[in-house]
This record gives sequence, C-alpha cells and structure tokens, in this order.
Amino acid sequence: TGTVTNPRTGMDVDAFREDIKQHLHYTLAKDQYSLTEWDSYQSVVLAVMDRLHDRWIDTQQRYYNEKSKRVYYLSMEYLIGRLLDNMLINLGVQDVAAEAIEELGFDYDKIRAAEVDAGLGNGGLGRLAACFLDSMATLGVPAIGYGIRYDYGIFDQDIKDGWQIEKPDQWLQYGYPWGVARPLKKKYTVQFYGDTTATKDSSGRLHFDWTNTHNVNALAYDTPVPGFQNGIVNNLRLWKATSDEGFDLKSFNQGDYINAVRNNMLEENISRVLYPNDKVFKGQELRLKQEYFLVSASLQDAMSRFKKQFDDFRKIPDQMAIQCNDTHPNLAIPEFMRMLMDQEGLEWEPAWDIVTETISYTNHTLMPEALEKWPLSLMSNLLPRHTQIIREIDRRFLQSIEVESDKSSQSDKKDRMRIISNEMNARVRMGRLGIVGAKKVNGVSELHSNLMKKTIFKDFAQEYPDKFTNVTNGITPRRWLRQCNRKLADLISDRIGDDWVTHLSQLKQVEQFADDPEFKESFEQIKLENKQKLADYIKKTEGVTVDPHSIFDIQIKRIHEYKRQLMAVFHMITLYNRLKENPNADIEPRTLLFAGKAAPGYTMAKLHIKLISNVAEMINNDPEVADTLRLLFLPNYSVTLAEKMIPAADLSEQISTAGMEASGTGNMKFALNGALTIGTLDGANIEIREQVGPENIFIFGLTVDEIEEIRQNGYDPEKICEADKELKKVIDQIHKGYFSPEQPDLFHPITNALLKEKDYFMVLGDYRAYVDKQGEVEQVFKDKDEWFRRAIVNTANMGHFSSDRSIQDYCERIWDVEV
Ligand code: DL6
Repeated sequence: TGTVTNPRTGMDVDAFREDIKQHLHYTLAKDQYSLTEWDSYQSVVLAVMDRLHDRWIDTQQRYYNEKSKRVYYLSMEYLIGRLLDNMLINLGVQDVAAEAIEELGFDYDKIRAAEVDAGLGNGGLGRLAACFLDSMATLGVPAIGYGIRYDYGIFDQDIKDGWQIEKPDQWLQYGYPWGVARPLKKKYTVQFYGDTTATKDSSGRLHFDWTNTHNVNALAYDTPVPGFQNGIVNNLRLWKATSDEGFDLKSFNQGDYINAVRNNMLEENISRVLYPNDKVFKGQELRLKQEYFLVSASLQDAMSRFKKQFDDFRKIPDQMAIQCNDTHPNLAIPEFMRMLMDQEGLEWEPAWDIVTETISYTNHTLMPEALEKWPLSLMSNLLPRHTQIIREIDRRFLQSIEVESDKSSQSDKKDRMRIISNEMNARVRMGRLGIVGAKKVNGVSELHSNLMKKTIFKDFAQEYPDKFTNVTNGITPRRWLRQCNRKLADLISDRIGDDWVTHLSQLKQVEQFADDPEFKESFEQIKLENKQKLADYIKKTEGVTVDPHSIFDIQIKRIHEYKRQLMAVFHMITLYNRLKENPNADIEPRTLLFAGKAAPGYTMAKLHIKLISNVAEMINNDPEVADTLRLLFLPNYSVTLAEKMIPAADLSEQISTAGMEASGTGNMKFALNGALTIGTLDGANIEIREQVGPENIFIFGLTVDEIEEIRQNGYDPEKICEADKELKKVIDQIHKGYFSPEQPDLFHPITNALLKEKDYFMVLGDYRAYVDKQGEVEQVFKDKDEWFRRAIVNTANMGHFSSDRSIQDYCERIWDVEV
C-alpha cells in the first residue's frame, strides 16, 4: 500500500511506537509527568500523518504527471466526524497502531475519545460529502474537496429542562492536527463590493474591470483523505478567510492601527461560523459572502493548477469536472465566466461552452423554503460583475428557449423560467442558474430525481431533457460498517472474505447464511452486544437504565416537521395509554431513542424536542410502564453518536411525509448494520425496498400520489382525529397539558398546527397506518428467528448503497472520468 522506504514511517508496531514517542518528545515536548490525553492523541495523529505524507505527495505527483482529469467537489459542508479510526483503517494499520499505543501504556479507546468531531455540516448533505471523499479516494478518482474551515462548526446541543440550548462548537480550541495550513506560492484574493467599468480596447472589444473592491485572502488548510488500503491520498482543502495589512490601508495611513486591525476581523468573519439552518434559506449577506468566498478561492486554485500544464482553455472540460453540492456553490457559474472573459480574454460563447461542459449541480431538496433566491439588490451590491453576468445568462437563456406560438403562453413560460424573477423585489434563483449553466443536474434518489423533473423544474426538464439525471446517494462501508461495527464486519469477513469493504455488492453472499443457525446466532449476539454498549453509554450519560433485550427503536436525524419525529412520539404515547388502561396489554418492551439538532430559529422543532423530553420524563418515571417502555432524547447528535447508535438499532425510523425526504442516508446505514426499517415510500426507502424485497421492510402510509390527491380533495385532519379514539386521546392529552401540567397550553402550537392549520405534513393522515405497522413490527420481533433472518437479508442487500457505487455513477453519468 504505497511506496514507503523511510524506516521512521514503517507500518510495523515498533516503528509506530517509536514515532509516537519521538513526537511526544520532540514535537510536543511532553514527558510522562506532563502528559495529557490530548497530547497522547496528538502524538498518535502526528505519527499517522507521517505515514500519510509519503502517499499524499506520491499521489499528487502522479496526478500531475499523468495530467489526470480532476474532480473538484465544491461543498459548503463536510461532516467528517472523527478521523483517527478512519485514517488507520484506510492505511491498513488499525491493529498495528492499537498495539503500539497499548505498548506505550496508553488506552486506545481514550485516545479515540480525545478527538473532537469535525462537525462542519448540518446533516445529510454534509455527511454525504464526507462519504464521497472516502469513496473518491478509494476508487482513485483524482478529486479535491473544497470547503470552508469554519472556526465554529455545527453548534453543540445541550438539553436543559427538556429544551435545546445551543453552545458554540469549540472544535479548534486546541488546534486540529489533521489539517495543515498551506500558505500557497500565490496568494488567493477574493473580491467583494466595488464597481464595474466597461472600456473598449483598440479592437473595439468591451473589457470589464472590477475595481475598488474589498479584498479578503483565502488561506488553504489541507486534510489528507486516504483511500482504503490503496496508497492513494486525496485532499480536502478548506479555506479560511484572512486579511492582511493591505486591507485597510486608509486607517493604517491615518495612524489608526487599532481600527485597521479591528476591520480585519470583520473580513475574517467570513469563515467564522457554519450557518446552522437545515432547509431554510435566510438570505443573509454573510452567507452569500461565504458562498462566493468558497467559489472564488476554489476556482482560482483549480485554474492555477490547470494553467501550470495547459494553455488552451478549450481543454478545461477534459481536465476538470466541477460538482456543486446543492446550489450553495452555484456562483461558480458566473465566476468561471468572469474569469474566462475578464481575466483570460475569452469571448462569451467559448467561455459559456467551457463552463457548461465543466460544472454540474446536485439538487438535494424540493422544499420551496430551502431554495436559494438571493435578492438582486443584495447580490448586485456585493458582486456587481457577477450580477451583470447572471443578467446576461438569463437574457440569452430566455431568448433561446423555444416557446409556443401564441404570445400569452410565451410570456407565461418565460416568466416561469426566469433566473432573475420578474417581480418588485427581484431575486436570483440559484437552482435555475444551476440548471442553465450546468452540464448535468442530478437528484439524489430515483423518486427525488423524478419529482424534481415533474415539479419544481418541470419547464426546465422539458427544455433540457438530457441534462437531468439521477445518482442515488450512498454511504461509505468503511466508516458505516467496518469502523462502527467491527464485530459484525469481522463476522462477515470470516464467511465471505473482506472484499466487501470495497465491493459492497459482495455482501449478497451473506444472504445464504440468513437461515444458518450459527451465523444467525453470532449476528444476534453482536447486535445484543452493541445494544448493551449503547445501554452503558445511556446509563453513563443520562443515568437511565435501558433493557438491551427490548426493541431498540431509533430515529436520528435533524428535527424537522417533515421527518415527523412527532409521529413516533404519538405511537409511544399510544403504547403508554394502552398499558395504563390495561397493565397486561401485550406490548413488546421497547426503547425509543431520538437524537438530532433543531435549527436554532426553528421554534416548532424545538418544541418537538421539549415534547419528547416531557413524554420521556413521564414514561421513564412511571413504575407501571417503565419495565416495558423507555423513551430518551440523547443530546448533541453527531457522527460519533451515530456510530454508537446505528449498530445498536433494531428498528430504523424513516417516516417522512412521502415526497419530502430527497433520499436519506441514515436509512442505508441502519439497514447495513442489520436494523429493519419502518418507513414511508419516500426517498431512498423505495430503492431499499427494491433491494431487500417488500417482505423484509415495514412500509406504510400515504404515497406521493395519494397525498396529492388528498390535498386536492381537501384534507381534514380533524375528521381523522375524531374517527380514531386512540389518536384523539393522544392529541387531547398533549393539548390539555397532560405532559406539561405546569404549563397546560405549552404544546398548543403543536396541536394547532395539526388541527387548525391542517397538518401540512399529514401526521394524522399516516398515524393509524403507522401504529398498525408498528404492531406488525412487534409480532415479528417476538419471533427472533424471523427477525434476524430479515436483518441478515437487509445487510446482505445493501451493496447498491455504497457511496463507491454513487461515485461510479457520477464518474459515468456526469464527470466523464474513468474508474
Ligand atoms: O443528499 C443528501 C441529503 C439527503 O439524503 C436528504 O434527504 C436531504 O434532505 C438532504 N438535503 C439537504 C438540503 N439542504 N439544504 N439546502 O440537506 O440531502
């Protein structure tokens, strides 16, 4: 795995141990008297980094020498989590390192735990980017991930008295040993504000200048991304905003040193903090600055790499594929046009051909409130030249579209398709810009890609039928099985070898053991051990005892009305009511676990957390039910917490309103680890059902078409509530303060949203189907043989959901890169 000749970076225990010792002494100046957990962790990281560096340099040199086409993945989010295990596994030295660490008298588990999660993302979109990095390196795709090195990633969540409290994420407090600052030979300056002027040159050609700008520097921090045991190390390059003395020259010249420096801080604010909103567009200027900052720095970097080896710009599409992770980096389109025209002197048409052969865009949501629509006034002030270019893109686009002959429908269609909306407060629609300027546009599951073409981008799909494609999401089997569930990984490898780690479809072979008693027993035993471990964690952190023999029913994801955590709570309350009415009711012991963050400004989601907490309080403290039911909201959901919870799950909750979850990726992680899914026909659940077979997944609820029909015919949640005694009781209890006796009207916003405001997410519409399906779950769970047969079949059929397959699809369908 790579060419290593230096004895210092040997892959054996002795070399490892000695290197760690050297770092402790010579890099960190620590001895046994002053050593802290952080120091031990850091010395291990430094030793791992030593081993990555040879391969990192080799890989990058090879890409250069082979003039490889590069994939530039642009993402505002990378939810990479902890890296130590990931690095060791991919280098193939996890056991070696563990031994070296133990020989030094350190505790491997404690060292792992000393690492802080790099939480530079909100949820699915950011975690997907992280899985893709792993897969691109594993497949040997010459890729660079570009992002922002936020000083503060996703906030830390505390739960106080049942309410979410946000605290700043201090991930950089002691430095980040996986990320190295790389002052580049050429400084990248990112411009903002200023004026544009057009001048004619001697040949009469218009030339545009962008002057009087505020400038910010982009400093690169690189983190190595090793492939799985293949000697390849790609790069994740995160930009930090810095300013230098050049910035506020005026203050400096006037001797106002303090103010000049203070203003520098304003510019550095660009990379200060990750916006914590999941699926709401807020339109703040600082966010637009962040987006442009990422785009500008990354494209400068990509272009300078290109120009080192090529001088014919027409070669760009053969040398680069740029992928925009959602619309957030879609300013890449006008920015690339600006660079090619204003800096490199190309005319519009050839520049446009290059851009539209190079940049592609992934859509991750259909929710209207998430779509980026920047006020034109804001954009033209911050990015005047880009705004001109977008206007011109829009003008040419509208001119080009074929419209029906009659005038009225012609203007209708044009109005519907404008990039810059034709309204009083005009807005720039970033999705449309992405479609017009991109080579390909993809959705993230079959259903989502189809709905995208049928709903929000219908006119565009008709206009550009070949631009639209699907790439179903995936997850990396390295982290989401090999790393988080070592015992299951080993059990599988024992039977079928370990090729599955990079060829996940090999798992299919496991299906033959679905009825093999020995295999099944081991599978079951491992699940139980994982549940016990999670139970220990819960005991330690929450002080609550949970029974590892109960059904571990888990919903972990952002808290959002469309994800319907509410429905799972309603089910729990229903079980509670049944038990209270009849202490002998036949109810299978169940532990319902939630974790997830709510956007700080999302009042309703925060109230959902409070409801869960209050119901938990009541259930867990009621001796009449506490042997059967347990409910917990585990604070501060993170990649690390997911790695503890997913291997311990029996039941995976994927219960979004059909049509609203673009894909989901948690659903794949759970099934891979042998949990059965209870879910709606939404996002990738549909493809999971196809893969595992309908008899091995608990599907319930309204379909997209049914929902549309019901909406058209008038949906009446009050009627549904009145007709269902159990549901009515749940709603009444919540409304009347049964779970909030000190403030009986506390949860009125919830019940009002469901009844008065017509339950947009159709929680009531799906409640009965869900509760009934949960009854089926209980029946199957009683039959352990059948349950684990299904669990094994689930694991065995997850091959399709490897992010390696997703990346292969991107390479074939979008990037034109051979793998
Ligand atoms: O594609 C990754 C992930 C999907 O699995 C989720 O279903 C989807 O909700 C999520 N989308 C976003 C979009 N956010 N914004 N804007 O996070 O993407």
